[in-house]
Amino acid sequence: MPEGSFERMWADLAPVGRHPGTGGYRRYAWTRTDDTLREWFRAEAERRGLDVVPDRAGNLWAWTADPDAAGPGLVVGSHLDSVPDGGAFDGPLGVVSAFAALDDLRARGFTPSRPVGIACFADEEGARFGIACAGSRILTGALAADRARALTDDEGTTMAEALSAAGTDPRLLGRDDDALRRIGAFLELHVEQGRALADGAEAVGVGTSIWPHGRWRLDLRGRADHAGTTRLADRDDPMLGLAAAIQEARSAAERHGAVATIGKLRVRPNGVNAIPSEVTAWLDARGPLDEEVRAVVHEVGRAAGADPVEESWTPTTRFDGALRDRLATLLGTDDRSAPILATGAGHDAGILAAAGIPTAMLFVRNPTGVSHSPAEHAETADCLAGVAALARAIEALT
Ligand code: HGY
Ligand code: MN
Ligand code: MN
Repeated sequence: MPEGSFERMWADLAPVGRHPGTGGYRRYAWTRTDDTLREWFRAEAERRGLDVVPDRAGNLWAWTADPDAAGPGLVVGSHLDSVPDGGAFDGPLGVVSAFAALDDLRARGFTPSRPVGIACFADEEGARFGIACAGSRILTGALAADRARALTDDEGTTMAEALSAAGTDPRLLGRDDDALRRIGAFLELHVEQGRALADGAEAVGVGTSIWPHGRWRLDLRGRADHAGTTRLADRDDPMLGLAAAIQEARSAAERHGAVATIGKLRVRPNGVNAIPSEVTAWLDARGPLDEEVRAVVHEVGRAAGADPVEESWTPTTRFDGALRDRLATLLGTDDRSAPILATGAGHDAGILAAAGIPTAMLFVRNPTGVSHSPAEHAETADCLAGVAALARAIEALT
């Protein structure tokens, strides 16, 4: 790989959408920051003579050759958006590594026998409009275009309005069979969001599956009243249901071998001296078994006194077994395969796998396992090991 290719791209991206106070990233879909990231992606693609093709779901695809002419290709890549105050690696590591791996292959004179695409998926975190992997879900039809267009952010702006403001016609949004047909297989490299690799010898592991996971909304109604003059017996305070839900999320998750949290709230009117009229809470629940996750959600709703409204659900996703085994062998050593690991994090790779596209994931060691936080980190040496692994995988698969 040309000396410093990875580091240069990494340094170019570092300031984009970074909050000076927290050091975290606020790279939300269809914002000016998102525009800047898309411009960066296009510039890196053009720098390498790749054709950038948008699809009907807002995703970008940079191709080494025309997959409509030369047949479906191998796609690598990931996403550039973040959660609020997210880390630098979740998403961008996969996109930067894809470009750097291509540089590495070209520097070694390797020419793939089929097109290689680099994907930049839109709105993977769902931080603004609430549904994760929105770009890949719309692409595959897992998220209906009408529903997507009507999703609103915390200011009440719809995705359709945001798309228009970003210069994209929302009427074109939808499943894109042409784009899907171009994908022979998809391989996503991602920073590990956990500690499966942290205590081992290897910097790169191969994904096996994604836990079932989902997001549910709890609408807790109360009656607005004065915080200081209303007798306790006269109060209808929705915060009490919220408090029960938060505690139950933890205890039900423990009972069911799952994980759950309530990480986002909206309180109205949100005044210190006003008993709220309503509280909206979002529950994220995941775990190895679908039915256990569902049990957690049910028990949280019962504790809160509100029926959880399912906003997204992804059942257990298994990556392509043959691809997984081939990569584990390819990236292993003489005496053992590369480590394989499941993840509780959702990825666009999971959405494409669910759509029947042969899909695999590579994970790069995260020494602390921390993610969705400014503290997310991966050592440069491990990132470069990820690039080398991705280059070897592209070489073997094309
Ligand atoms: O929520 C997730 O697991 C992913 O980061 N979108
Ligand atoms: Mn993430
Ligand atoms: Mn991610």
